[in-house]
Amino acid sequence: MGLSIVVVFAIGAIFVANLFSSNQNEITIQELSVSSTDEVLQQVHDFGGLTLQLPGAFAQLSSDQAMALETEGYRIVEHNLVGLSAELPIMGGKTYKAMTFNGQVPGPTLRITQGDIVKMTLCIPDDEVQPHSIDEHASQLSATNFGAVDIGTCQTYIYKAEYAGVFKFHCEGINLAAMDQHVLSGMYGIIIVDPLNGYRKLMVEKTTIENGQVKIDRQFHSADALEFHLQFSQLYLDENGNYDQQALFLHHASQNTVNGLALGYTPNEDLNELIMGDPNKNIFVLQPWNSADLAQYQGKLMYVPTGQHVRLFVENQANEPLYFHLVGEIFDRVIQSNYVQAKGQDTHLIGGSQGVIIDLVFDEPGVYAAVNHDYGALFSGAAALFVAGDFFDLDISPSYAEALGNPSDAVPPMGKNSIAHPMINLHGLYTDERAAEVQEMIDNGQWQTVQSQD
Ligand SMILES: [Cu+2]
Repeated sequence: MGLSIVVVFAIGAIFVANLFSSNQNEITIQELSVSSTDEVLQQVHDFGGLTLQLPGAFAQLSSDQAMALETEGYRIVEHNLVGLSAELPIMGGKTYKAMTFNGQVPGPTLRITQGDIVKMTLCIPDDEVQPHSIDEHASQLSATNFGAVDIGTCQTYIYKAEYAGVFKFHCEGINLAAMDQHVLSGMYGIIIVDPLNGYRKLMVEKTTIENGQVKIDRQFHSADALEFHLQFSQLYLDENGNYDQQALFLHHASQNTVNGLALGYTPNEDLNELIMGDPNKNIFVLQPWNSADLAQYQGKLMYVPTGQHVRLFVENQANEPLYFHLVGEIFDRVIQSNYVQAKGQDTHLIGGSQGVIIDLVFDEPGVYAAVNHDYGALFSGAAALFVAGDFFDLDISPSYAEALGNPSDAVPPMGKNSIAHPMINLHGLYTDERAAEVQEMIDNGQWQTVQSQD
């Protein structure tokens, strides 16, 4: 490895030297000798290599500093994570070697308010097969100096969340080694930092006729909204469900996922029965998670009333761009941090590790697909279905959201201006143990209030 880096350095230096010397009377760069390349590499090595070691450059708080801030009136919020490897299902009836936070993909969402002090603790159990680490993008410090957390130990770091928005967190592998594998095998999640003063009311522009003239009709919705979170990612696997780094380097995703599952928000056999009168007659062309035997993995739809302010927290956890689009709707507002990025937009480009907040009102009853408008991604799993209003004409009163419930893995914890979901179903890429814990929280009515605190 060291030798190949030296060769690359040397070739690069010769290339640069040739490039400039051919430019007659201009700058000349002396060709680097292999011995001086060695010196450069030695300096990199002495500096600590790729593992950054700049203890003065990180805004980490000590316990004493955090307690002092708490005394001044800041709130301390815990984010307790556990690194766990697990075998979990993928579309197609197979399994893959997943790596998780707390036995679920994505990891538990933390919901806080701007100015909160986050006390993040990562533990690796005695029976876990490998160390893990953490990088929380809501902080303004790299956790690289925090390093890998060894098996059978815990580490904590504390920071103040100064900016509002949606922020990724992810494993950094074992001191950066295999970070790609750990993240793309499931070790990611989001932290939602609500603006200190809450969200702003939503203005939706329509047109209307007044005295025979077309006029703008501005409609205002309260900041309070029914909320969902959607995290798009990709799996890079060989046929045995092992991580395939070569596939990643070639950008050949095996499947695309939303909240860990490819096409997980699709109808199931219960809905086939309800709507078609036959459990085996699919109402949607692709229903990979039909059966109730699949327990927490059975397909579920997301339900919203029409005319309701809906807030989506969307994060691109993947390695490819996310062309976020909701088939049949237009985003009324797109926010990053606490700043409006767009209004009246059909598709919003979300780069890798970026998050956005999307506000919209579903105007008409219908089935709407939230997709990555990259066709390769869409047809390999990056689609999640919303049903607005009484689209299936089932005359269910007062709403599907109340009668049929929404999937637990799409429901974020309560925050500023959240409307509680009237009913929640168990659904998600959870280990059986985690599914039992989630079910208990749902049964106790705690899912929206404590999911990130366990
Ligand atoms: Cu890890």
